[in-house]
Amino acid sequence: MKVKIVGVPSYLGANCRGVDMGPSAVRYAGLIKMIRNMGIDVEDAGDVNIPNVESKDLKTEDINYLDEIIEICEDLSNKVEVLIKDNIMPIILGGDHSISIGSVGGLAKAKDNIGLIWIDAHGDFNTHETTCTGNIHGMSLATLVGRGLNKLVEIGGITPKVKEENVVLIGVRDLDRSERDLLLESKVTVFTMDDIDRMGIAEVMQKAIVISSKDTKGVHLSFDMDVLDPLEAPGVGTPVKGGINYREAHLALEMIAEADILTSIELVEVNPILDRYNRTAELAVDLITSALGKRIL
Ligand code: HAR
Ligand code: MN
Ligand code: MN
Ligand code: MN
Repeated sequence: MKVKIVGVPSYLGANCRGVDMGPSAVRYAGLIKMIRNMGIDVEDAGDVNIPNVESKDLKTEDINYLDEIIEICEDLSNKVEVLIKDNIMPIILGGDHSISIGSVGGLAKAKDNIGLIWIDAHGDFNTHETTCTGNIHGMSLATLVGRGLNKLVEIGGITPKVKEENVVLIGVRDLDRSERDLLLESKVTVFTMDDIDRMGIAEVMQKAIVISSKDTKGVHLSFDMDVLDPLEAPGVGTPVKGGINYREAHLALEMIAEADILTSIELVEVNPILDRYNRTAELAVDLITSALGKRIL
């Protein structure tokens, strides 16, 4: 196995500074070294270029930074497509969660049937019609299944990028009203925190692995750090209490690694400005190594 790290230091989909420093914080926490210690061939492919918006006039858009995010995601999708075609596993570091439109956009160009495991406190299932914030990181999952603004849905050229039947959302505990209605009428499988409490994370993951990999040529893992409880991962942009703990997160990722289904990994929403002693970034490194198959014995 060969892996390459791709950083996407953008906060534009969250419209809030801090997560743009996520890739740097996760690298600083020792990501490359930890992966190399596992005996895996790893290289840093650097960062996607992020357009400078600081000198832009006061924001007047309904959807925040739409054109810039399209540019970033097109660029990322091309990079991911090349890596997948070269048989390299991309590990994409955000940045806010809007970047997944580029990650999965690139994957969809390289493979025609893929599954998606989305681990997140939020649904990210708003469209331009339901969003209360105008922030694209709250619309990324909807976009990937072909819902919402044409300009977003068409990024990378493939629509939808994933079939709803192969999408599993895990750890959810904060949905907007109409986002919830949309999710309910969709074919996306949702495991809320309540489901995790009742079934246990192991059973949830067993089901998630089956659903995401059924008739697919691989699965993309999109891991939003805010799924963790804020007591354990304080350095995220939009913390929501009542999240999964360290051990549940590890077990979830270990089970995915064991199932050997992953084509690509993305980890988003690390915000070092809100963190304490870079601990959320260090946790991110641990979790990535679990997803890559790190074992005790
Ligand atoms: N639902 C809200 C919105 O649409 C908040 C979205 C989320 N924040 C995230 N995404 N970190 O997972 O803006
Ligand atoms: Mn998210
Ligand atoms: Mn989230
Ligand atoms: Mn374990």
